[in-house]
Amino acid sequence: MAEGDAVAAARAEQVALLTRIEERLRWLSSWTVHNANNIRAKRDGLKVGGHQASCASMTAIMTALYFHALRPQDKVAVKPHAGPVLHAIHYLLSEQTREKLERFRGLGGVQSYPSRTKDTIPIDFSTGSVGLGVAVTAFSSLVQDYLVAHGQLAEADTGRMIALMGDAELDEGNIYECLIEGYKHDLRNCWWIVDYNRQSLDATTADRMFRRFDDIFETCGWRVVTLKHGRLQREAFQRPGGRALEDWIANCPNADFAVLTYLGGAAWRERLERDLAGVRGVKELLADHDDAALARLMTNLGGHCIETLLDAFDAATGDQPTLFIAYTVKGYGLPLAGHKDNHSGMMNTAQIEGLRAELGIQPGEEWDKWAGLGDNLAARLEALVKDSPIARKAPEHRAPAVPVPDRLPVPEGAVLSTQAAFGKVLYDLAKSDAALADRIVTTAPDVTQTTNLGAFVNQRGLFRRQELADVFQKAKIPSAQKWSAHTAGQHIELGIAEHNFFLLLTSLGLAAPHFGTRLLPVGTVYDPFIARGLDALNYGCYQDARFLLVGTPSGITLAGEGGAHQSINTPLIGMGQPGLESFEPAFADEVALLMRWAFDHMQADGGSSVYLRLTTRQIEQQPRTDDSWEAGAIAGAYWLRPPLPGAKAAIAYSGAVAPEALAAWEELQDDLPGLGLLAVTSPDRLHRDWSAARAARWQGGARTPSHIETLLGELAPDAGLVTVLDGSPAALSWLGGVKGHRISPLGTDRFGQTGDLPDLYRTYRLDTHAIIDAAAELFLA
Ligand SMILES: Cc1ncc(C[n+]2csc(CCOP(=O)(O)OP(=O)(O)O)c2C)c(N)n1
Ligand SMILES: [Mg+2]
Repeated sequence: MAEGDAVAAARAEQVALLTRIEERLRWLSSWTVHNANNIRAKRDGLKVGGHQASCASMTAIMTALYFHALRPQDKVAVKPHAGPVLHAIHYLLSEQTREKLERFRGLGGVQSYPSRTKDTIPIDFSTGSVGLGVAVTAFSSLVQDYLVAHGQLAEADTGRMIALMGDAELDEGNIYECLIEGYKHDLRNCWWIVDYNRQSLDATTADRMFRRFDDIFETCGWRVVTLKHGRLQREAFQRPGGRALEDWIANCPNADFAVLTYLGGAAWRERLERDLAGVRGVKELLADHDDAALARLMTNLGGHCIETLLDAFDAATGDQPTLFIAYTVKGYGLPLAGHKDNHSGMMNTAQIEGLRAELGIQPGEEWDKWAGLGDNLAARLEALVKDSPIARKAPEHRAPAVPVPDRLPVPEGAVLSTQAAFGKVLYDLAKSDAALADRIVTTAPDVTQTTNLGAFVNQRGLFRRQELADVFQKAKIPSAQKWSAHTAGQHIELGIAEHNFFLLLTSLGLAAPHFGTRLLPVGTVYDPFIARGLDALNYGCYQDARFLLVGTPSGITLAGEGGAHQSINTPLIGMGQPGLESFEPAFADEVALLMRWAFDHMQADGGSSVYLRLTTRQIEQQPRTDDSWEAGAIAGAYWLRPPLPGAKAAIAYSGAVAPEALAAWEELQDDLPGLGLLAVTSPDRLHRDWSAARAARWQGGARTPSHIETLLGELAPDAGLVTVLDGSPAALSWLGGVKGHRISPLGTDRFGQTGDLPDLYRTYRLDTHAIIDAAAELFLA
């Protein structure tokens, strides 16, 4: 046999086997959903759910990718609702258990959407909120390049960061924010594979978008590979009448194509006979296909043709970012194919039985990997699966921790803001030779200077794969910012797009498990604009990425900037966000202490990301006689002025309003002897600890009181509390519930406006008077 023939024969054999694997994935994903919804016992009357059609849409794509193109070092974000296909792949690899599949969407079972933290198979990226799982792959490519440039990863070990995405994900704005940023940073090693079934959840997608995506992506430096037709179609197009058929498909509206797909062979025939009547060759072409064959031909799109997929993946060499637009049919190979309501639609029992029979699977053999295929074929499939590169994927890294110094020096100065202190701590680190400093990566969405990252950047440089001179510096124009960019730089500058910011923090914060090197990402953003990227922040926390988020400046304390820039609800975001421990310090020594703690906590097993809410208000610093306050500051609160035992009153404050709280405390001394002043550094940690302590007690655990119970336990049972912070009063008002103390909570719950601090604090009742008034009402009435 000639060499070419042997290659062709091997390819044909590979395609034949992968076609069987595709069928298994289509079956197992369908069956997993069916079992959970129709067979497993139900207790709550709720629909379990699952997406058989969305799975079937990409089983061929995932077969060709996972069992051929994927290399062990590649990482994949899987379209959320195709999660069951990923689990079926790992079931074939013997890395997923039948028991977990049977508990799909149940407690401890396979999660509905791939989850790094909840699923037990290797998941590179969690997905669920559409669009974010796509864009994050681009940022992980950037992080990979960062590690290569910093000598932490060999070029030979770099992988492709791949997103398997639905076409409706292309409607998400964060995709385009990421495209632009990717172009600026010379993105490479990134593949996005679109399951282009032209259906979203509600509808068939707009025909007008045809070719638009090609333009958009090519403009941003991507190679676009369109897989429109499968081999059957391409061969048919060569026949007489074939050109006309090709044109007909090209011009067929998405909705018509979907309807005909659903109706099947007879409907295709009737329509083509009508539309292509009299075209030479068409009659014969149609006559050569029975209804089943005609339906197969018409739905033989690129994304369902294993051969087409293999060829396309093989041909996409080099590191240019690549968009594959793989035309598909939603629900391919299922009776749901093409129906506009198939997104959450499920096969009924008769339909799933029909599919089972079609695939030669006997009743009772539904979970058998290779049921109905015969020993010989089963053995060959088992061998193919075992030999596939994905089977050689190494477990995720457990990167060694980066040592954190025992203490970070406290910035000097009698009067300081928390934002300035933050910048100074980073700057001191940047000048030091601490190992920690080398692993810090800073980033900001175009607010580097105004959030006090500038000094760190001057010291450590901007990261760029290509050197970029600071033209202003060369021209000897005086400036505080020295923005030279080079491969050793440690600051990644982003445009103003907060989703990108949080996705980059996510990717940097996954560097340890992904690439084996721990990075300590520090990102700054104006506090109110956290809300702009909130879903991406949640996304990063959900997959346990570790970073330090600094929201600054915050609150109406940012007086002159007015209501559009003054954050109100971020203390509640900090409290409500799992995977993020939030703090609002007031003094520079607290900032240094909490940053040190954060660098540790970001690396700890069971740790998390950390959020610091800071301000530009310069306040007088507190003299300290010892470090006894420190443990409390980390736990969330400490007595800045301890109450006398059994005191009837206390003031609790957070953050920038410390001077007002202190002044009120001074003034109330005489009227309220023993008055305490509680510095609350973290309402979030206090509340979590309080909840955990109660839960532990209910579950028969230790009866240790929570930190806040201990602190407030020093007051008389009938004491009163005034709480105050520059943010939603609800962040502290719950303190009244801890011991049943009467409470008067101050804070902002209306939009801010411009003004100077005295005016604003008076108007919004954050000033000393307001605190004294609140106290008077509680204690003296
Ligand atoms: C941010 C976000 N909004 C809405 C949803 C609900 N949702 C899940 S899938 C989907 C449509 C997906 O269509 P497409 O991406 O084309 O995938 P297909 O199922 O067609 O393959 C929607 C709206 C979601 N998961 N995330
Ligand atoms: Mg779709």
